[in-house]
Amino acid sequence: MGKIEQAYELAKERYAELGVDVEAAMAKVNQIEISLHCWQGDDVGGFENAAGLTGGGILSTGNYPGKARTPDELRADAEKAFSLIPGKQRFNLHAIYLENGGKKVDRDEIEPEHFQGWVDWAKANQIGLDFNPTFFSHEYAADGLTLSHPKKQIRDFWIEHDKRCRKIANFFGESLGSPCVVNHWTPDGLKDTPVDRLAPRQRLAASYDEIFSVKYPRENIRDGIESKLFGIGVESYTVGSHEFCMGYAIKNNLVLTLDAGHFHPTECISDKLTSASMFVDELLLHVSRGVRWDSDHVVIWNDQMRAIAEELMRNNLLERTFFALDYFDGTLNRVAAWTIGTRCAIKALLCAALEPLDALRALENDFNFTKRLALLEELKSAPFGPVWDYYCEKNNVPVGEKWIAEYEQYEKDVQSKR
Ligand code: RNT
Ligand code: ZN
Repeated sequence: MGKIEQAYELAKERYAELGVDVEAAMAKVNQIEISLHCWQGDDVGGFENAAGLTGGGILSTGNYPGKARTPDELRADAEKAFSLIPGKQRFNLHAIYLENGGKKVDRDEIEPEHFQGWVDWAKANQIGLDFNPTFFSHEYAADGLTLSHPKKQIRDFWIEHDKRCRKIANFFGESLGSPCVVNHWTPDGLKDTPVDRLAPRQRLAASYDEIFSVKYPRENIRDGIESKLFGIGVESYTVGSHEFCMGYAIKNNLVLTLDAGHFHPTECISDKLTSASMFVDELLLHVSRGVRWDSDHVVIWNDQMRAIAEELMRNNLLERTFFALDYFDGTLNRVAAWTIGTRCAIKALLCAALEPLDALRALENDFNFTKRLALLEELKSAPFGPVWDYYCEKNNVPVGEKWIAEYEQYEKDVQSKR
């Protein structure tokens, strides 16, 4: 027996003493597919043109060398990241990651054929694809309003874009046999205090009504609506606020997207999951990390990540929650950024699956808050590390810090030559 297995066997015994079934926890986590966001691979640039990310209240900073410049490079980088992450995951595309063969294809002209290369790749790698309309980095988004723009011509352009995105998503779902989750996020908002907060929201709702009037089979596509409190340049007002999106999702039976970085800095989405789950059938998480005014730092295994994972496990929400990542940091090696965030998310899920829930619930029901607190704190130093190591080994990916040398080698052999 190797050292990793020996340590695991001891850890498993220790968890059994606490009433926890480690094998069952690992099996549960192995079922979860995390959707890796393509946009960490190239700082939300896309392949439409050379302009990169412009506007939309989001910003990627940093100039770390070696970012993917073509779809093939991005796919190769994603494959490298997948090889360092335990379990089977998914890939999440934005509309600007089309393959247009060098010709200008505007957002209201995109077709499934522009994403055939992605479908072929997903098939070869046996993964599912998710999708996002891109309502930023475009001249028609320059006013900061898209689906809620006062000009009908601009609204219609974006409505057409989103309709085409859903058609492409349906093609993904059908081709890959796994529902494609489409996340609808509009950057619409204003820098300073508006006089009319209502009219843009009415226009946004009317645009969405038109977009969702086209119906697709549930087994091919699911639609999520994502809210945001503020962004750079949209500090005073966002059209798609939390109340707007939650209300719209409930009324129209859509998925509610909760992004961990889109609320007041002291608010955590972990506390929102149970409430939201009572009124919408499904949730989509954009797991991110807010830092002061930024909502998109690389995910780490911090208190917020722990709390999100615990809520999902404690309340059996994973069966109806789509789990996606959303961050972009251009100061890091981008394959490593994917790997760090995804490994941390899986760590948090696995650790949360190792709670002696029956015992904790019984203490809470008895109002024995002293013992509940004492046990929760002791659990923090239970031997999770050996379980995580074993989980990685079982999934044939590098154990512990060993993946670091692998991304360094890839950087040397591939990324540094770009
Ligand atoms: C922006 C939203 C949105 C984007 C991606 C690129 O604040 O979180 O989800 O990050 O669509
Ligand atoms: Zn998001």
